[in-house]
Amino acid sequence: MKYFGLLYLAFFAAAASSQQYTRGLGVYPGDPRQYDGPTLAVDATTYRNLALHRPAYQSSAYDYNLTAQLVTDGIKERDLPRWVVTSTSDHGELSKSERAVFLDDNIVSDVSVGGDHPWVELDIEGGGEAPQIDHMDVSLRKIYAAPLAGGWSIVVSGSNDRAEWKEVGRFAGTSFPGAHESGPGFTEPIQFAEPVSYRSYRVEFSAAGVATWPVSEVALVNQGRVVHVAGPEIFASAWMSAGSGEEWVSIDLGAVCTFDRVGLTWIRRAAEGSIQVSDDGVKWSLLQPLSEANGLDDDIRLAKPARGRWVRVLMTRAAEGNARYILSEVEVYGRGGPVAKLKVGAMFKADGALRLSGGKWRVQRASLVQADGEQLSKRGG
Ligand SMILES: [Ca+2]
Repeated sequence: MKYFGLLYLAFFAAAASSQQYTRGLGVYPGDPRQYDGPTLAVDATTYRNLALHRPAYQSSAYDYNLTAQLVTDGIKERDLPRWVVTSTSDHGELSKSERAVFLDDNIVSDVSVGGDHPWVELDIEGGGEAPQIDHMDVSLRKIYAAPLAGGWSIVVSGSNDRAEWKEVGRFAGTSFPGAHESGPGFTEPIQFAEPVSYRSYRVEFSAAGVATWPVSEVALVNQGRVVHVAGPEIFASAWMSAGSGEEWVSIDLGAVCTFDRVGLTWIRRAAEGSIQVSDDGVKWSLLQPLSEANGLDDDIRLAKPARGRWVRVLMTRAAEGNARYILSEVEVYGRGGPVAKLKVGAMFKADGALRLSGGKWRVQRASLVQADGEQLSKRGG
C-alpha cells in the first residue's frame, strides 16, 4: 500500500509539471475557435492617437480616483477636480489608505481619536462650490462606559479657512447606546439649525472619563439625501500626483511606433519637465523639454519623428509652490501600435437575439455615448 502510494505520488508530480495552467496573460483560456471577442493587430498605416485606451503608469497618485489610467481614456477635462483631505486631533492629516475611513459608507472601518475634546475633520478641496448640508449622521463603534455624570456630546463646526470655526449643530447624551445590542456601533443624527455650505467640517467629542472615540462614519446629508464628497461618486477624468517634486506618467503604446506629435491637456501644469521615449519602459531618452508656456494645452510637434514603445511625461518642478500636478489627457500621434479587430457577423442570431459575445459593440463610459438604448439595440445601430 505504501509502495502504491509512492508510485501514485510520482505519477501525479509528473502530470502536474507538464500541465498547462494558463495560456498567458490576456490570452483566451478556452478553445480559440469559440472566441468571439476582438483580437489585436498592429496598424502600421493609420495616423492616429496611439495612446488612446492604452495602459498608463504613474510615479504616485493622490488617491484611488485620480489615477494615471485617466490620461488615456479620451476624456479631456478643464475643471479642477474635487478631492478631500481628512485629519484628526491626534493623528494629523490621514494618509491615502486611511483618508476615506469615515467617509466610505462602511461603519466597520474606523479611526480612533483620544485626549481632551478630540476631533475628526474633513476638508473639501479642489474645484466647484461646497455642497449644501443641513444634517450630519455621526457613527461610532461601541463605547463601553458607565452612564456619565456630566453626559457626553458631539459638536459639529464649519469653516471656510480652517482658522475661524462656527458651530452648526450638536448632540448631547447621558449614556452610550447599544452596549447590550448586537451590531458594531451606533449612529447619532445631528440636525443643523440651518443649511450651510462650508469647505471644512470638524466633529468634536467630549465626555469626562472616555479615553478613546472610535469614529466610523461622518455622513453629510442635505434634505434627507446623503451628499458624497469623496470616493467613486466624485469622478473627474484626470490624474493628480501625490507629491509636487519629481513625478511621471508613462504610457505603453503596445508595440514600437513612430510618432511626431504629443498633446498634453493639463489642469495644473508642470513648470519644468520633459517628454521621454523608451523601448522597454525602463531606460528613457529625452525627446523634448516641456515648454515654459503658461497655457494648459501643450501641442508638441517633434523636430523629427521619434520611435519607441513607451512615452513618458516627466515633471520636475511644479508651477505654483508645492501644488500637485493634474493632467487630464496625453495624446501621442503617429503610426503603429495594436488596434482591436472585431469579429463581425456573429452578433445577431437568426431569431433576432443580440449576441454580446462578439460583433461590433464595446463598453464605454456613459458620458461618451450619445445614442439612447432603443437606437443602440437596433441592428446596425
Ligand atoms: Ca482623461
